[in-house]
Amino acid sequence: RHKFWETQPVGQFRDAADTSLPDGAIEPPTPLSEVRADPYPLPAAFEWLTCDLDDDALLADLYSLLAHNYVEDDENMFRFNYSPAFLRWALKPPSFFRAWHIGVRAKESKKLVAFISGVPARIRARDDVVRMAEINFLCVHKKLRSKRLAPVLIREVTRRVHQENIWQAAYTAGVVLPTPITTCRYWHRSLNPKKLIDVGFSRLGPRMTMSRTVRLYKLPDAPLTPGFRRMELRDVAAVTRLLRAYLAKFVVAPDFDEVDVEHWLLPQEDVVDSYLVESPETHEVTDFCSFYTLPSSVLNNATYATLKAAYSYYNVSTKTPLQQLMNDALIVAKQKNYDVFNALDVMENESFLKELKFGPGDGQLHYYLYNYRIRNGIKPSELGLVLL
Ligand code: YNC
Ligand code: MG
Repeated sequence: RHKFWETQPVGQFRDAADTSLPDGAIEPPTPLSEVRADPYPLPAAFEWLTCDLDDDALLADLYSLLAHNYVEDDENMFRFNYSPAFLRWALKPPSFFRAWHIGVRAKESKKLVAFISGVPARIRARDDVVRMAEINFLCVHKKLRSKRLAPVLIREVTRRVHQENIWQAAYTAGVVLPTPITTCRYWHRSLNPKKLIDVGFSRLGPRMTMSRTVRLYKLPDAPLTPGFRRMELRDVAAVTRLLRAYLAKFVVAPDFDEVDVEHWLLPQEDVVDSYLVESPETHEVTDFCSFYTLPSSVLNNATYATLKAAYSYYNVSTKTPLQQLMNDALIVAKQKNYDVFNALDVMENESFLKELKFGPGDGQLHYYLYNYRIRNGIKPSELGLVLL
């Protein structure tokens, strides 16, 4: 049973068989004057803190809360280690709301003990472009778990999103809640197989030696596609056109304009990287690929403290076959010393995963919409949205 989630306007498990319910908003917006004016109450020892991520000291506190208390794998061997620069990028897109960067701190020590965030986005579901909040970085300090703080954080971010006259949200989680619109799997492509095996991320295959494994995953030293180069500011318009045309194919996808593309896809060192193919003859931009940088801390290993992981972001192929494009993405990630390249089975990713020697991970990523129903859900290949 879900004592909290049963009270929320989300697809309820009990309604799964009801085909009469229409797609779209589950409940209508309420007048802004009826949105609760005051923050929800916290236990007496704690207070709300609207976070200023331009404040380096605060950003360092958030980084540290997440580095020690955020998402771990099922076996508690690795924990996400989002960098401060990444957090600033993820949380300060065009027209972000500072009020949606919500901390909880201990009144006495002023220590940051919990966090939740939203950023504004336009997300299209079928032919409906909806203003939404993308909710991420929900975290409660390990010592404060199972005390029902998470529902208070979720209610408070919901209240602050409603204050901006926004009534829908998108989020992902590793846990099953009512009700996923789709369930995706991560696939992993070894770039540095020896280290991945040493830290327990992967295992030597049956009848494989280390040297055979290293050979199996070896990549060329430089990208193979003529005209493959890093994206620059001057490419924003061309990339936006490519991406908009491509994302139109999916049932749920972001509605990116040039301002969004400049923020979300223009390369930033060790945060996000984008490459494109510019035709050597016509100088037309025909293909595009991108990944973001999210290291994981290696817990309890004497040799290695972190794994450097690249995560496939948005990729568009119109001329270079997608598999060839992604092979070049693997090559540049290897050149830049990433240990592993991860990709979800969203969009057309299935078409290259096996061929490029990605292996399926354990653990699933469930995608959710708040106050928006999509009857029967969608397939991962119908999803054109990657959250960070
Ligand atoms: C989760 N990940 O089911 P019920 S993902 C949502 N997302 O409620 P307590 C979650 N709900 O089932 P704890 C959730 N995890 O009784 C748990 N819940 O109805 C629900 N982990 O609360 C859970 N970060 O405070 C239950 O649990 C209730 O102390 C229990 O805290 C949970 O960012 C958590 O995985 C996750 O830090 C904070 O375990 C804690 O365990 C933790 O007793 C490690 O809570 C880090 C971690 C989650 C990453 C993410 C997306 C979050 C989406 C939140 C929902 C947004 C809704 C839309 C709002 C805007 C709407 C508009 C308009
Ligand atoms: Mg709690």
